Amino acid sequence: MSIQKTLSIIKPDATRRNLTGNINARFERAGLQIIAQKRLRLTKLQAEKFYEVHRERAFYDSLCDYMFSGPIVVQILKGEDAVAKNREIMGATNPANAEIGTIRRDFGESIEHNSVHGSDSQENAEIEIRFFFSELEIIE
Ligand code: IDP
Ligand code: MG
Repeated sequence: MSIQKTLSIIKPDATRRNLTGNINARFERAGLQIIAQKRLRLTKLQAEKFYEVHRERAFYDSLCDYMFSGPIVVQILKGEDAVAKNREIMGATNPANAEIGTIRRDFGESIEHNSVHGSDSQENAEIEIRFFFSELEIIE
């Protein structure tokens, strides 16, 4: 167990339905602290860069188009085992397979429009945090 930071994104399907506060209440209730946060709209190029690791996947183009289709909220969550805890609160990638009470089960619209992103390892969390935030924007 250790104190970690992880990158969280509230995706366009969730900002469109005004779910930002509702989703963040779940993170805070679980003891994760939001130590950096901003609302923005990605360009197509930025979405492609962020999801670069999925470039070879069949859903890559559609995923990138979706991620720049509307505003997102990017944020850093900090707390005990934040990477795994965030993934647990989010639930499985496909909302249909996610546990009851998880964000994706409760709010996700489809496997693509699944409301939230969360880093999958500490190493990727560091890379993803650096992609969106400068040191000045992270207030611990
Ligand atoms: P994760 O978000 O649970 O880590 P990844 O496999 O890293 O899942 O996929 C990244 C994102 O790509 C997912 O959150 C989802 O929005 C989208 N995605 C994943 N698998 C599919 C698919 O089979 N069809 C369409 N979109 C997908
Ligand atoms: Mg992933």
